[in-house]
Amino acid sequence: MDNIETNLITLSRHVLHDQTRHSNARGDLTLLLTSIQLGCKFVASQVRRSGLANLTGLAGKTNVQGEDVKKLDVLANDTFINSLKSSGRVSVLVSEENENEIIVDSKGLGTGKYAVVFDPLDGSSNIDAGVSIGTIFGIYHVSDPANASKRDVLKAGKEMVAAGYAMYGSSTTLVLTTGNGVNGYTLDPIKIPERHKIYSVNEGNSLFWDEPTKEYFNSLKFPADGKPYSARYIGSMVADVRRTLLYGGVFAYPADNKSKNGKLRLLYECFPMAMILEQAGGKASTGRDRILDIVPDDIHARSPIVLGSKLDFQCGVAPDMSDK
Ligand code: AHM
Ligand code: MG
Repeated sequence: MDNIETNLITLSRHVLHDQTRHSNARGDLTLLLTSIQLGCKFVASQVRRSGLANLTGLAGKTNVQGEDVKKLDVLANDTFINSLKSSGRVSVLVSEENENEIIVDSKGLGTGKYAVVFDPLDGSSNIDAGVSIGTIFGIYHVSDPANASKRDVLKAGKEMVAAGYAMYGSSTTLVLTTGNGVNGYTLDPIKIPERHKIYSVNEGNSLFWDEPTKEYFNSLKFPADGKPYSARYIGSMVADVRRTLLYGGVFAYPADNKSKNGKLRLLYECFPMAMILEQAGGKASTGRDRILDIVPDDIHARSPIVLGSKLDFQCGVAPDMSDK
């Protein structure tokens, strides 16, 4: 019994402590993150019992991006919206599953000084296969909650005050940054390795890639030193980025001549993951520019993305991926 830790550090305790750096912090962000944590716990339990409870399969709708909506997506979306609203700390919500932003009504549970952008269940094409899926979120500050609008989130990713993801796999993990490094739920400071010879991209799209993208990936597969990178691609951004964060390497969803802006959405997929990667010592780019400098012109705007270990950006031949 001697080795049992009794001075437990919870997510709330950690964030509260982290926030003491800000003189005007009143615990609002902590409360907001607690409501996200509650949403993640509920979704994790639903994901675990989804097969038994008949939650896999389509809900019979398509979302704003024209994709099939799974029942679990609907559940996760409703859970996060309810949980976030009940925190009383948000005035704007943007979800991948809702075409329009949600402006929170001050009459109900009250509004607050934050906007949350989120993908309630990313990687949903993997649900039926039992592969890891997750929730991705980013948080912006709202200066005038009484007059909140989508302008509060159409801002560069570097203005996010916090970002994170939960991954529902063999265990559930919450990874969070408030702009002061990256922490796992168990308060492990996370740093991405400087290099690891793994590349992660949907090669089924390579027919449609432009020449620099083809050359870049070819240079990883047919390097001059005869030591090629290994390929790993799950098709769940949370799982692919998590592996990249822990082991290193490069994850990409580039533009191609079918999808000029790539597939992944800036606000609730690219920005949060880019903030986490940068805070963990890695890089995130469009292949040309820093992701976090982009100002989106639409709440569902997309961007090509390449992220990963510092030194893996310097290998390969694509000139515009080399030194960002
Ligand atoms: P989703 O939000 O509809 O689940 O789509 C996003 C997912 C990401 O998790 C993943 O990186 C990508 O789509 C995989 O796309 P593809 O199947 O085209 O490789
Ligand atoms: Mg998604």
